[in-house]
Amino acid sequence: MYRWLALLLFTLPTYARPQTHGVAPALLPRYSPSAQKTWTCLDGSKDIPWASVNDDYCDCADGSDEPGTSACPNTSFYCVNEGHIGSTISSTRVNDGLCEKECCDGSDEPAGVCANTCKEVGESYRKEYEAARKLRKTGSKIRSTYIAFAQKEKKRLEAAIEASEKEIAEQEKEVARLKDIADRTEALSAEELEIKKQSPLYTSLLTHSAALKSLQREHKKHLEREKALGEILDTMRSNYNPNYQDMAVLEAVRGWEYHAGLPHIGEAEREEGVDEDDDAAKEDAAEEVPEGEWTAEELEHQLDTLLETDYVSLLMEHDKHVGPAESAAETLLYDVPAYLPDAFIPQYEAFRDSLVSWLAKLGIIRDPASRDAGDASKAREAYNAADHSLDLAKKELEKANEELSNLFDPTGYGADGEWKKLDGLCLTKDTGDYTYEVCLFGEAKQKPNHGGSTFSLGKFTSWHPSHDVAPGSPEYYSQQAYTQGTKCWNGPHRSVKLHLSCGTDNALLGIAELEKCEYLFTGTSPALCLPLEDEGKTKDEL
Ligand code: MAN
Repeated sequence: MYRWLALLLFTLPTYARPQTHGVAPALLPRYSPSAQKTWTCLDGSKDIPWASVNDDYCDCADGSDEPGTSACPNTSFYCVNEGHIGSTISSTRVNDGLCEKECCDGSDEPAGVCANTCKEVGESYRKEYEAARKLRKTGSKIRSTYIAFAQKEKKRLEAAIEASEKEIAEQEKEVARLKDIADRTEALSAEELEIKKQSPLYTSLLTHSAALKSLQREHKKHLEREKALGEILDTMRSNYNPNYQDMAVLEAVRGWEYHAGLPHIGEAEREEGVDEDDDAAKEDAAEEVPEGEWTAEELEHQLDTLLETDYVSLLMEHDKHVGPAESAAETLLYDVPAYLPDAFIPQYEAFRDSLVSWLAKLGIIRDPASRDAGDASKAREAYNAADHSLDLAKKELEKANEELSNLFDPTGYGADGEWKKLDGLCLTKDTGDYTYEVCLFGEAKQKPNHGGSTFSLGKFTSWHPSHDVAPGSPEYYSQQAYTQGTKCWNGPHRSVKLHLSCGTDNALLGIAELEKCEYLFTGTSPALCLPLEDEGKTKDEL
């Protein structure tokens, strides 16, 4: 029945079509007849009469003579779609009785078969296009704030790295210094240390330290006493009765006011109660400290640290500056290589070591390997503590360097760092039975709404898992994979594919479990809204 209708319409001469029917605009200039009304196939293989173009019979090997029919295999057909956008389809779909969606002008079928809907299709397309443009414009503005965030983050990390490198260099020097002290302290025999400890400088230092400690103790006692006395005098100052004309009390009050830098208290003030500005009084009382001496505040806060000084380590360090004090017998022994030709030194050292070890075994000298643990441990502890904090600082630096290199890594936070701001952002979607959650670059979860256990649906593994999609391309950022979640009973580990598109909000829109324990999340993010190509251009340029 339909065939008959098509045949009938074919035979109707009503809507005559141009001979270039189906030719794409780029090829139109090549479809014109010669003066002799002939035409050359596009591949140049043959000249045919112009009338044979689009006569529903395939003449050219490349099929170029039938752009508007389905007579030649493997060719394409172009529908103009006036009022909308032109489109190309395979010629096999021409004149097949079906109105192709791509050809809203109906030109793929004989005239009159398909209605021309291009006006409506074009209008709704333009509406949607405009809405999408608007969305992209708003979204890309948000995206640019994400990029600015990454730039700021970059500066912060660079500054932190620079500071940390400087600090590490300083710490390394300090560790080397402490190691040297620890090594030398440990290498030193107890006997030698005793000799060193007899140094007048060291003994005087210990005496100074003991004296300082005693002074500190007495000072504290006096401070407490002064405070108590001050409180007594303060009470007397505000409560005494001037009507009794007690000169002793008055003198004591005036004396205290002068001493404590307090203003002269009058009748009215006494009644209201004393409320002087404490700080102002203290400031008045503050005295100038001679250069090099400590202020009261320094005394209060730094004296304890000074008194904790490891004097043995200091003694070792002092040695470095003034040259080691030498213990007679061993020094002579160990200095021998200085008098030997180089070639004899190895034999000498072997001999010396075994002699020393024998003498030690026989109890004649102290084993140089034996340490005075008490003296050495403080120095070793100081070195270990410094070395540990150096290790921590190095780890911090490593972390900061890694963060910096991830920041603009296309396989990480994007070439512009646009995803950094969203690192760890959790999006949720309630589907009734479950609330699904994905924390970007972290973990996806399935939380039951009516009791039961939460399942991990996997951790972030990569952007677009397909190898065909180039890292850094817009398509690459349209998918994230979360894998190795809780194992499914009799099935795979749970996993999620998160499909993202441009939107003004970071949101999860849909959840589907396509296969058992394989979930598809769909969502939007402004990070995917690339700026419009024409943005930044003036109206005249467009
Ligand atoms: C739970 C949920 C479901 C899943 C089954 C598989 O009920 O994680 O999504 O399909 O386990 O046993």
